[in-house]
Amino acid sequence: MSTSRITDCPVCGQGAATPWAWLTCLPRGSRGPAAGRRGGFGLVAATALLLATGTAQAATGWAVSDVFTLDTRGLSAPTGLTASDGTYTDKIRVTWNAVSEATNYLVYRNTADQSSSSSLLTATNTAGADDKTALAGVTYYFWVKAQNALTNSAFSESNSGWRRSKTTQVVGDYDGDGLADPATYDPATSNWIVRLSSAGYAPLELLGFLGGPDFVPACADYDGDRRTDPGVYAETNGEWIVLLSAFGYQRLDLPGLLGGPGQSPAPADYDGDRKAAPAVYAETNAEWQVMLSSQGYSTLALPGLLGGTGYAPAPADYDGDGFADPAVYAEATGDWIFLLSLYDYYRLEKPDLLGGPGFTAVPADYDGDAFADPAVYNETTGEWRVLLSSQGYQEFSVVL
Ligand SMILES: [Ca+2]
Ligand SMILES: [Ca+2]
Ligand SMILES: [Ca+2]
Ligand SMILES: [Ca+2]
Repeated sequence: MSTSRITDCPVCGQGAATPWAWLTCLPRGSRGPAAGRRGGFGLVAATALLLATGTAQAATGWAVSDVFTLDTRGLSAPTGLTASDGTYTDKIRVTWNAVSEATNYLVYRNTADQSSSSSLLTATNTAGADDKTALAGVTYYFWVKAQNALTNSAFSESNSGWRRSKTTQVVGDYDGDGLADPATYDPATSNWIVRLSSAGYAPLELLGFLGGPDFVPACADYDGDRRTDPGVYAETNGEWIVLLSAFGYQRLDLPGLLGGPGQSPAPADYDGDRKAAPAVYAETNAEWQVMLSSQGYSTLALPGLLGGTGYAPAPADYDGDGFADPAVYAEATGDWIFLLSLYDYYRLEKPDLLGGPGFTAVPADYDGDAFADPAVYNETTGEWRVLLSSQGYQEFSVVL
């Protein structure tokens, strides 16, 4: 028998005076703490031998059979589990601390904070996973189990997370009657659904129309004919593709025009010449970059102008002076902040004005009074909520 490997108690971590001393730290019948920490088979064999001789049994009250019910090769449940809260538009990222001796991790998910009814989401051999099947704005709870060839750990503590909606500038006045036309865009299929106000808001489906997985909508009236021009923007490389209504919807493809990773499209008529300016907004430094049509499309960079982490762009002409007003919307809280051009870009903050998790900002002039109406859309439920300026900004809700 060798006891040379036993230097510390696997339970309390203190140096053990005798080979069996660690048993006195451990409540009778417990299975967990010794598991996988120190000792392993060598410790058990040594202790079992001592128990068998009666020496250790007298000192600890343990028997050989107790020792062999200890799961000496068990795994600790992962700690430090974190699921991202609205950080990403395409996923929820789940991370945790690696567990010693684990070779694999099982990630579980539920819409309630209850591990017993959760479902296995995925398995991974690294201490992190992306949930790309999460619906926008839905709160999910996550758990992780560590795994190796012999056993699984218990569930970790839970953590909740949610996926942010994609920034979407897809609503516009496509038929030019002065009333905004609700529209949606699906990047997976490039399908668009436009509800023209002049056609009783009946859905017009445009299958495979424009865009794709890398593209988000960037619709605005770029040619100044009072009709919104369908447009898309790729964050990967700053490419813009626009179909100009004044030119028979001619396709204009502009690779590398403006923007890039971390920058969302925010085109609008900031200089009041009726032509929308291509523009982007970055959450990281609240910078707006605007290519002013009245200035030969030279780029004006405005770092720290408005917004920041958690705020999506929502520019529109809220004060009705013909100049778009920079604005941002926080999906987590429903907060809106406006810089009103008519009032020297006065900063108007409206906490919890409209929206919340799952809702994307889709401001536009839905009632045709030349004042943009704050609005949000939930792509999961199809619900639209609009504060109509002509109705004292009363909230209207409709599921389309
Ligand atoms: Ca219209
Ligand atoms: Ca146009
Ligand atoms: Ca304005
Ligand atoms: Ca309005």
